[in-house]
Amino acid sequence: MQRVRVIDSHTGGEPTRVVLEGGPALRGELTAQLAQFRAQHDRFRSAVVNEPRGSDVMVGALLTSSPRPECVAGVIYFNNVGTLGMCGHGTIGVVTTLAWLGRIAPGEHHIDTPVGVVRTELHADGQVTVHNVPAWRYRRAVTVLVAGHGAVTGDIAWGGNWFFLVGDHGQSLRIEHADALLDFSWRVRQALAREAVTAADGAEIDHIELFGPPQDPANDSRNFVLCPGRAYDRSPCGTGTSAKLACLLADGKLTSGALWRQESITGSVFEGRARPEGSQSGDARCLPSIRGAAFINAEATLLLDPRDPLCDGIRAHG
Ligand code: PYC
Repeated sequence: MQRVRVIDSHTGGEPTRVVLEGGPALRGELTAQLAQFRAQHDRFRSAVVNEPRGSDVMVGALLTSSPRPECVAGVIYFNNVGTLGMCGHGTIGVVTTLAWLGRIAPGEHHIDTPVGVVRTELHADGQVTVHNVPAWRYRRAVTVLVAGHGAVTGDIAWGGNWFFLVGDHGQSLRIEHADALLDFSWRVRQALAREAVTAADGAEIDHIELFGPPQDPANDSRNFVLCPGRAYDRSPCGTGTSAKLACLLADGKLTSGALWRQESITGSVFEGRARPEGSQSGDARCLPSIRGAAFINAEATLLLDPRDPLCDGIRAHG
């Protein structure tokens, strides 16, 4: 029987399951650790986040050690279908979990991820700011033909994961329309794949982000984010908000350091700010930061029983 000690939290409605003990021991740089996790521990990934122990929405965060002395931890993020380079809501969940465990106090803490070191700030009120890896827009106004809909135009941007950001979609961004939004955004993703539209270096664009006006006038925008395994983000998505900030900055619609309040489909909010990296303008890289709060839901030990025919979890989406 394998015992896996976890702490569950949610950030703006989106769950994070931090694996503290009982997971694989990974070695080296975080890119090497990611490769080891992908090649050798996919059954573990699925067992931890998929049903019956988890759900399509669950994001796992395996705490590892980082070779960088300035980092309090390394983290490999994973979901129902694979791994994530970075995860904004997950990083807020990890920092909140480390604080819950008494491993960190309010102040600055660095977290190592496969896409770079992320500086975080744990505030006295328990909120967390994630100073994310640089974000940037790769292509502007790319049009694809979406089945059952027609032409859809969006920007391709990086915020720690790749996003296709769409403002003009004709959809109502309300939680009661979540099934229709999942169906539409999945067809957008299929259209990108069919038309061989990729991100930089041929990378797959595996997150689709739809934008509309906020419901709460205190916010700037509302979003719906399709994640790679056909689940939608209950939070405003930290990496997705970072990608949005990069586009706003590139379009001159947001000034350096100005506050952007991104509301999710559930009404939860991240506060974002971005500054151009260096003195360039246009589609150059920017440094985004995202502020939000996570809440601990559970401390648990998962039991992986080799006699259980569904021990490795149900792989509904691949
Ligand atoms: O917050 O960056 C994020 C995220 C990515 C996928 C789910 N949440």
